[in-house]
Amino acid sequence: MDLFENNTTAIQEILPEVWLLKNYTAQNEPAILQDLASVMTQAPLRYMMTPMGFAMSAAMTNCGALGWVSDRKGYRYDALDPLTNKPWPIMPSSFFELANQAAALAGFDDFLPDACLINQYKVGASMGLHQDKNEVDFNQPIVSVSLGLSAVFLFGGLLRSDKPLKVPLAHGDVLVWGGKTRLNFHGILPIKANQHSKLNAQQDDYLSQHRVNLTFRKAG
Ligand code: MD3
Ligand code: FE
Repeated sequence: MDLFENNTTAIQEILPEVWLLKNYTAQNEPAILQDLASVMTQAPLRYMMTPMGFAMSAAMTNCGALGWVSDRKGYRYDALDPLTNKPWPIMPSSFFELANQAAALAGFDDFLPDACLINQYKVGASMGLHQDKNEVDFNQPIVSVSLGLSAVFLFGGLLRSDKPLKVPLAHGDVLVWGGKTRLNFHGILPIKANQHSKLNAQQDDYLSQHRVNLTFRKAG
């Protein structure tokens, strides 16, 4: 059953402890997109290295007190941007409120994210199956916001070998995870060109050629 918060937003539990809010960013999209551009100016997107020395497929940056980083030393959260040696940009209130309210709709009442990882995918970019294990408290939910090009999200199980479910994600979709599914393997299939419906090239050139995912976590 869908619960309607307003005319545009339905929250649906698509799997146990996985909630999908279709088109949830619509309510505050101009502010979110403006704040996204501001964050990317302060902390530019970059291709981080995996511990094995390979460039990641998605370009990344962060905002908030903690940012997720990867280099030859490993995966971790850091309060400083290694490119600028300055703190990551402050998490915009439009970001914080979006994540806090989406979590509340899924039943997580006091989600106070201190980290927002921004992943930018060009056509062809992907993210292999992995688990998120760098956070301190696995009882905290995760909120993920999809912008721009559509994607197929792979939602696996607790074993890498568990066959993943495919979940299509469009511009504006928000996912909330918590509880038992928090450590499930997950990934993103290679992004295809111009699959998204809510924006077109004339309306927004950047989002017609990229997928941007905002992942909100209480990391520390
Ligand atoms: C399911 N990013 O940055 S976010 C990541 O769309 C990451 O860029 C993907 O996986 C992206 O680590 C997916 C959605 C997400 C995040 C964490 C999860 C799904 C999750 C943790 C457990 C299960
Ligand atoms: Fe992940």
